[in-house]
Amino acid sequence: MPVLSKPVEEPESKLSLIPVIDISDPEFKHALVKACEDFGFFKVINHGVSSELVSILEHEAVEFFSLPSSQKTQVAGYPLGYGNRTIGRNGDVGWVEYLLMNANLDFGSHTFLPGLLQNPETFRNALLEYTTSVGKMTCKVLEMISNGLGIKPMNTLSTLVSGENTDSIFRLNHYPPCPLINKNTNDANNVIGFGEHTDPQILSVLRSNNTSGLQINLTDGSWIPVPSDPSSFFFNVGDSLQVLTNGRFKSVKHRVLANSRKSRVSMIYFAGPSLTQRIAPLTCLMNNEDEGLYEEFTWSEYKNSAYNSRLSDNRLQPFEKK
Ligand code: GA4
Repeated sequence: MPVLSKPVEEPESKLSLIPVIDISDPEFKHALVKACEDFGFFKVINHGVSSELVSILEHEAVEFFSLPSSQKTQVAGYPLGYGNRTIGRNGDVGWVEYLLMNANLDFGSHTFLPGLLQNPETFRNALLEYTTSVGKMTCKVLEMISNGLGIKPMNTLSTLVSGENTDSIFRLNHYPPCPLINKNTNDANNVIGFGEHTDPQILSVLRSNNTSGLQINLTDGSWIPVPSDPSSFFFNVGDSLQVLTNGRFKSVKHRVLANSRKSRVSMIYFAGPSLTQRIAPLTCLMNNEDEGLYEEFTWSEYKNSAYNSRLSDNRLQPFEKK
């Protein structure tokens, strides 16, 4: 009988570190603020997003990714569209294929999709409903954050990501099983699905199927795996929210490792502001003696700079005050 090496178990203490926020209970606002300060990452439960809707969209995503490569590449594009193995345009690669879309679902810009899918209307409707529902949940989380931080009015943060002109993005990722990994140990250390990075936007909202792979970086530099939970949503603080809170909240570094046996399918909603939105530390969060750590920028300026960077770069550095 072959000898199987024992998979390395993460210590229980580290796995249970990930903060869980019940957004149906306003009392969680303090735990939410602490999660954003300590980790820049948290899991949301009791969110009210329909599990049926999530399943429909996941089914549609699986259907899209199972199309022959020759069809998927018909909708290849940058910065939006289909991509395989290459991430961004500055030389980053990963064991992943993906579809990037504008979340404001002006379907005009997605005319490429209908021709490829069996049920384009089902996909379109599910996507619309999903982004609307996840967008509302994101606003609720931002209002809880405002309450927890004492920011008035309560919609100061949520208005940044609501309305017609916001530049929010929706991403479907498919991490196929990776044959390069030793099946016995599932040692994926050197096969990266999606390399370490922070997200440029305000908040990112991730939902995945039951395959693990996501890891977050703690302030001590260690990586901890995030156990998958298809019924919850995982949020991470983006660079823009780090700036708005003058560094009090951390834009968390995260990555995805490939898996030898199972496909991972994730969907991420990146809540971004409008292109002309100015981003700077909120004065109401600063005391008289506090200095703003960042120069003011517009989202469009930040986005241009971010899209010219490599995945693992510190994208905020050029905007730090000297
Ligand atoms: C990271 C967050 C989102 O997935 C994304 C990514 C974007 C892309 O895949 O095209 C970027 C990356 C992300 C940041 C740096 C640049 C741009 C790849 C890359 C190397 C859609 C986004 O907005 O920024």
